[in-house]
Amino acid sequence: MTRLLLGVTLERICKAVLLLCLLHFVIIMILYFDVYAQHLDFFSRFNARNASRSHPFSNSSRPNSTVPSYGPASAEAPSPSTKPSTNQSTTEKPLQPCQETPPGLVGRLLIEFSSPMSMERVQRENPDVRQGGKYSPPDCLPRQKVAILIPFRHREHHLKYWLHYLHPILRRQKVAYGIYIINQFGEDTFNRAKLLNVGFMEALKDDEEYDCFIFSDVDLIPMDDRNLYRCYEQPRHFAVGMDKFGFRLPYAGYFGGVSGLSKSQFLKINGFPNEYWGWGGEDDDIFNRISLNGMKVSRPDIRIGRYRMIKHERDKHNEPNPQRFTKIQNTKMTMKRDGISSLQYRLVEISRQPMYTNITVEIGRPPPRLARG
Ligand code: BGN
Repeated sequence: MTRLLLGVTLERICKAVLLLCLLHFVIIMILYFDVYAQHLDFFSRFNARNASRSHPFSNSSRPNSTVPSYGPASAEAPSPSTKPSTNQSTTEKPLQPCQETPPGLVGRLLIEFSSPMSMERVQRENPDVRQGGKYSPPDCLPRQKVAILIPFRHREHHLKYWLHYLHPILRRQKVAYGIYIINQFGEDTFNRAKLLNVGFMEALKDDEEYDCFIFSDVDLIPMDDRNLYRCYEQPRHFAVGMDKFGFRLPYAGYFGGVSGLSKSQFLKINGFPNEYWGWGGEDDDIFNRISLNGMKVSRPDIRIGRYRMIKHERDKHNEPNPQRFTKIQNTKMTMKRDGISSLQYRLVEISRQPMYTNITVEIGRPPPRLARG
C-alpha cells in the first residue's frame, strides 16, 4: 500500500517537473523570439540583400544594418523641400533631388549595447562624415537640412553608441545633417528644454540653411531606418514605441525622447520653455504649445517608430521637478514670455570633433525657491 502511494506520488512529482520544464522551454522560446525575431526573418533578409546589391550606396555590411525587414514605410509624406543645398561638389551631371523614400533603407535593425564601442571605431566606419559631424548625400540633392540636437552631460559612453548607430542610418536616409551636442556646463540642475533652445540658436549661427531641427536624447536609438529623421507638415514625434514602455506610447500626449520641428514650427511656438529645471514635464509643455498654436503632432507607424534605450542609472542633478505638475497647467500663459524670445545663456566653448560639434554652455540655475539642498 505504502509502495503504491509512493509510486503515485513519484509519478505526480515527475509530471510536475516535466510540466515545469515545458513551461520554462516555452518562455525561453518566446524571449528568444522577441530578441532575435529579425534574425528569423529570412525572406526580408534575402530581399534586402538583393536590393542592396543593386544599390551602390547601400551599406548592409555595417553592424547596424544587417537585419532588414519588409512592409510599407510610413505612409505620411515628409514636408516638401524648402531649399536644396547649393554647396554640392561639382559633378558632370547636375544632381537630382533625393527621392522621397530613400532607396537604400533596410528596415528593422538589430540594436545592442553589449559589444564595446570606441570613438575611433565610429570614425573608422564613417569616413565620409565631415568635421563637426556634418554630412550631405553625394548622389542627390537633399530635400532638407537637418540639425540634430542632443542635450548632454556626462554621457560619453552613450554618445559613442548613438553616433555608431545613427550616422549610418542618417546616411541611408539621404539627409543633409549636422550633429550638435549641447553640453550643460557645471553641476547645477539639468535643463533639457533650455539646452535645446540653445542648440537651435547655435546651429543656425553655424549654418543658417538649417530648416529642420530634431531633438534627441542621447540614449535613444531607432530600431528601424524607415523612421525618417526629417521634418513634416506637422511637428513630429519619432519615439513612439520605446522598449521601456513595452514598445507602446505611454500616453496620447507623449512628446518625449525624440521629436522634430521645422524652423517655422519651432518659432511659431516660441521655442521650448526655459523654466523646467530637473526631470519631467518639459515635453508635455512642448506638446501643449503645439496644440495651443493650432498644430497637431504627427507620428510614424508604431511598428516603425520603435526605439531601444541604453540602460542607465538616474542622473545626478536631474531629480524629478516638483513644479512640473502646476507648470504644465499654465503653458497658455507662460509660452508667450518664456521661450526662444527670452533665452539667455553664456557660451563656454564650441569644439568641432570629427563625428559631432560640441557646444558647452552655461545656462544658469533654477531660481532660489526651486533650488534644492
Ligand atoms: C511623464 C512626464 C514626462 C515624461 C514621461 C515619460 C510629467 C509632468 C507631470 C504629469 N511628465 O509623466 O516628462 O517624458 O512621463 O517618462 O512628469
